[in-house]
Amino acid sequence: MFGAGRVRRIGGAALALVSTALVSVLVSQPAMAATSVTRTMAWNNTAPSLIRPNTDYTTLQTATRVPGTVDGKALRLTLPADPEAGPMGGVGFETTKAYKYGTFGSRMKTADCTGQKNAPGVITAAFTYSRDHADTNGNGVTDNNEIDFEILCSQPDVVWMTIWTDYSETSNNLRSISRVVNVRTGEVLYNCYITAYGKGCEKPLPGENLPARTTPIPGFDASKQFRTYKFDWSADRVVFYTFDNQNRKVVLWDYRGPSDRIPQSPSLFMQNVWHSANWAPFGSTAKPTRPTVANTALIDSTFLPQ
Ligand SMILES: [Ca+2]
Ligand SMILES: [Ca+2]
Repeated sequence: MFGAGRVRRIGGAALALVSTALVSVLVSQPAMAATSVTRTMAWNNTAPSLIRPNTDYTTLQTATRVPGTVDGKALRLTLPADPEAGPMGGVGFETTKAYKYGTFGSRMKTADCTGQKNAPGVITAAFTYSRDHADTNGNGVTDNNEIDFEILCSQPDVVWMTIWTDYSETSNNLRSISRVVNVRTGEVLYNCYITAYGKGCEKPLPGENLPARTTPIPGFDASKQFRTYKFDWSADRVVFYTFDNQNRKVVLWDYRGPSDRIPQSPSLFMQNVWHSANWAPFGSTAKPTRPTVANTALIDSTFLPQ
């Protein structure tokens, strides 16, 4: 389920294809408390100055009179029919500045592939990411700093979360811990730290698999409802959460494991919609198909540190 093709969507090779005009200059930011005040971008204008598209296929267009939004307006991210596989064949944006720690997230309705044949592989994601593929943490593996939410259109009750620190495409060495939760039932489907593809999970360390279950959210469907997804990133903890039908906070993952398994480098915040050719729904071995029609995610708002 975590095949190499999955990581290549983002692990260096994919985002290295971004044109040089879009390559960011990462500026060190002072450390922020995880509870720092959040800036809300409501997407009530076409292109906030903090944001730029990051693939050739992206046009940042605000839709109006969108049901379910707070302000009637949302960014429409439409993945065209028959896209190339990988994030650079998708649509997405990134911040123009980098952040180190803070609260990030989005209120969004993810791509909906209800009624499309053969479970098309379409991912909607919201994540921090650093293009500084150095070895700042000094563990001998190329750094890959990323904290992500990802949702498959064909399994919209399930949320995938991953904390990355390292990934080397050439050596197949990586460091990432993932958790997969069925948000509707509260069942934790998967919680796994890996150091190489094909090697299996490491034994979980204290604080890496909390909470054991999450509070169920009846009727949760990421592709049918606007939902808020946030994470609080700090040096020694990452807390992922959403909100239930009464707008109460529901923690999906409270990572308090070793801090060397948490990114410690300034990162951009990104959101995208893209086609994965090999990321199957959890519990399925069916190879996802290339979508034959357009798929759209709607972003009501994006949350960033101040
Ligand atoms: Ca490293
Ligand atoms: Ca909005």
